[in-house]
Amino acid sequence: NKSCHNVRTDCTAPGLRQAVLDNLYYVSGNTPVTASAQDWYDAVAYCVRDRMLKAWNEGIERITKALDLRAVAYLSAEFLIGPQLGSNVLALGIAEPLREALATLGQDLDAIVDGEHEPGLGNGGLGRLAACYMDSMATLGVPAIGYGIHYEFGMFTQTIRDGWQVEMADKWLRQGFPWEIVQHEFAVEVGLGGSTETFLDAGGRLRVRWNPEKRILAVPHDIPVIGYGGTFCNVLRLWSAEAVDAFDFGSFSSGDYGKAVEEKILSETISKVLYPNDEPYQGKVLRLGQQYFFVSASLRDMLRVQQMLGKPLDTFHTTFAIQLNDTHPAVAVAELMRLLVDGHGMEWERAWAVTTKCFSYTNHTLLPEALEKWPVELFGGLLPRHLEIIYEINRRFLEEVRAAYPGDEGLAARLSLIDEASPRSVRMAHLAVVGSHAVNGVAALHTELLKTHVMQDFAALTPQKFCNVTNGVTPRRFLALCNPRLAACITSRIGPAWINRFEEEIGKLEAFADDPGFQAQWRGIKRENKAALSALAEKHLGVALNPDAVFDVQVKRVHEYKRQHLNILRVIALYSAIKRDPGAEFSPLAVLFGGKAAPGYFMAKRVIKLIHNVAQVINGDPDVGGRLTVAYIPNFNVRVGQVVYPAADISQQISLAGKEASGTGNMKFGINGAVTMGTLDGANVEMRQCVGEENFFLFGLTAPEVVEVKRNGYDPRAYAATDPVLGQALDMIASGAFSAGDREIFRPIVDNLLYQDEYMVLADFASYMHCQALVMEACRDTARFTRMSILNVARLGKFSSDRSIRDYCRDIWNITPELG
Ligand code: 26Q
Repeated sequence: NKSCHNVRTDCTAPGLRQAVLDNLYYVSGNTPVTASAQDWYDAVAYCVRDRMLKAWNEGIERITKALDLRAVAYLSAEFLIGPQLGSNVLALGIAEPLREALATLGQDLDAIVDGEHEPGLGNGGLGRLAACYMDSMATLGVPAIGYGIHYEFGMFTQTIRDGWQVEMADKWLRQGFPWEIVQHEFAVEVGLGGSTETFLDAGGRLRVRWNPEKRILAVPHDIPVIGYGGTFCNVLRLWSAEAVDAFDFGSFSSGDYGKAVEEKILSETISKVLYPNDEPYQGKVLRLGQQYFFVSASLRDMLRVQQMLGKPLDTFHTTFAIQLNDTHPAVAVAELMRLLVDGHGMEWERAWAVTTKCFSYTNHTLLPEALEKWPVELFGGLLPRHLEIIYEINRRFLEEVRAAYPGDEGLAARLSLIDEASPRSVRMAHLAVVGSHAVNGVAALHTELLKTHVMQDFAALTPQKFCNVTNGVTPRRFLALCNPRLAACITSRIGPAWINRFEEEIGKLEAFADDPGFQAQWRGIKRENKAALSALAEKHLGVALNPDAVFDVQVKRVHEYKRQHLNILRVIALYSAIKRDPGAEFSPLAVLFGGKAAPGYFMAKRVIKLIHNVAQVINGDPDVGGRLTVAYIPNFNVRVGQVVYPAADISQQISLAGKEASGTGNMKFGINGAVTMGTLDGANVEMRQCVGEENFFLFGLTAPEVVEVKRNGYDPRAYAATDPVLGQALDMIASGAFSAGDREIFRPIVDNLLYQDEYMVLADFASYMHCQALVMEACRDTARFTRMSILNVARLGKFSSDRSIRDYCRDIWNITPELG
């Protein structure tokens, strides 16, 4: 009904034009003459946001009014949502009229979209997964709230100086963030520190009271998450820490201004900065404070909804299915028990029944050193009541264990929520498992390894809890939005239904895999995408990439287990081959890297330096003549990913088998037509099953072989000694060939590989090189390679996060999606 449209809802080009002009004038105080790029962005963003508010307000009402509705509460310390404008425009389906409207104002929608500074509120895979799941829940019509932290500083900006990573603070809020709505009325207080005491309540029952030493105000910042189609909207609620009191008047009056604001500053540090470490964990009290802060605020928010609905507390689990994204929010198990038992006087058994029916836990790692543990002392200092509750949960749990397995004290010790080794510590994964009715891994292999290795005792005790939900990625952002040329090409053949019915529809593309006309179009698009990435590389790096080269890409966090150093060893070996015989045929190859290293991760930072130095030598060598190019794309983030995935021919997924829980970059590359060169690790295993072994370049040891080789005593030097290609590549690094003769700078890498090589780079090297030869051969056969590329897209329907969310709904949450 056009007549009820106004300047905030009209989606025609003239209506959008007027809306943008209005915002420019009334929101940022500008006219088209005075407006800066930022002003235009804001005007467009508010115009788009207005058009989301109908679905937004309906969404809020749905969750707060419907008595019989179960909503997902997705608890995650990270939500790596990426740029918002483009994806919201896509969801609303207003790209064309908006583009037209802006054109009449002399503005380019794509340029405005590209200028957005993304909120980097996550490290990598885990945070981005949470964002993909929010997108899919909104698209499928699953009522959900994402709860997280409104970090003032997100993931650092990576710059490169002389080949070294240099971190810069990411002040993402500097220009404001038009997508969030601050909801002061829903602020809650969160306690920290202090002590506990017992008392007799009015009914004569012994109760416990926690007297926190300090209180912090948690203020919700709401970001709308709108589903594809624009009718269903959920919310991402991120908590920001504020001082309960702005400043201390006593100190202020007596002239001590520093002391007067000290408390405020201290309070606000809680949500100040995202910890930029992804795997190896370090027990920093501020990090535990962050975790408890957002968990407590979120649970209190959920209880408020429960009370507003007028529902009794022992039906809390019928209102919320609470998903723990890794152990980072696991303290929620103890906090809900505290709120129910201490706060509302519920009996322990009833509270425990409600708690375990609410929670489910997703594990994201197989690396034992990455399992979160907190020293009991540190934990009890910050959360004394929670430590008592964890002891009580543990006491009751171990009683059950001992009843089921009398006399097996070793088992009890292994299962205990407390690691008794010095310093005694709380095992957050155990708390999460015991407090949940479901535990899932993120890929089939990962779940298997969880059940047979990392959590085998728990799997034996409660096998029914364990299930698999293989990760997925949203085809909206990671195909429709980031690769408009390919998206249009796909739609021209199979219609547009693939965008929200990816698993059901994308397979129809298979019919065109051998169609020469379609193949040519497909190759043309890939070439244009490569040219676009080249332009970006030229602008930021001054490196020219040949769009006719094969683009071979590894972008992800830099980690030894992900083996960027295996990749660079391969590059060095290829370079040596060229040097040995510069006249031999070598089809152009561009090897691209990108990714951040944790600021304190010595080896990862040195690998980044090595890649840069190798790039400098190879790119500048006239014998190579541009046939082999190496580039490091700085500051890899969601935005950069959206340019990189569509341009890749080959996707490097080369972690040591058994180490990468799932990987999701592998899927983002695959649905953009890159063929994977990878190990049988994480979700690669399932991707290969889907695309067919002839459309996947496999190499390396399998997970059981890794265990076997290690059991027999792995000796990396034996591989270096017997494989001359490998030996020479290592020697080149060691001899200073990439460091102007400096033999020290990369010694830590070479020595580590020769004498430790925890991630078995040397063991997989020969197999990787053999695979490389097969890749080069396949790339020379254009029709064959194009077919492989098309089939990768056509057969990866399973890896849509819509499928993952349906799995969670069916197997874990017991929720029926309202759409799709
Ligand atoms: C924990 C405690 C203290 C400080 C930091 C952390 C921390 C933060 C982030 C620990 C781990 C992370 C991130 C982990 C992560 O991204 N894991 C990846 O999750 C993806 C989604 O499931 C998988 O695809 C990847 O395989 C997995 O590595």
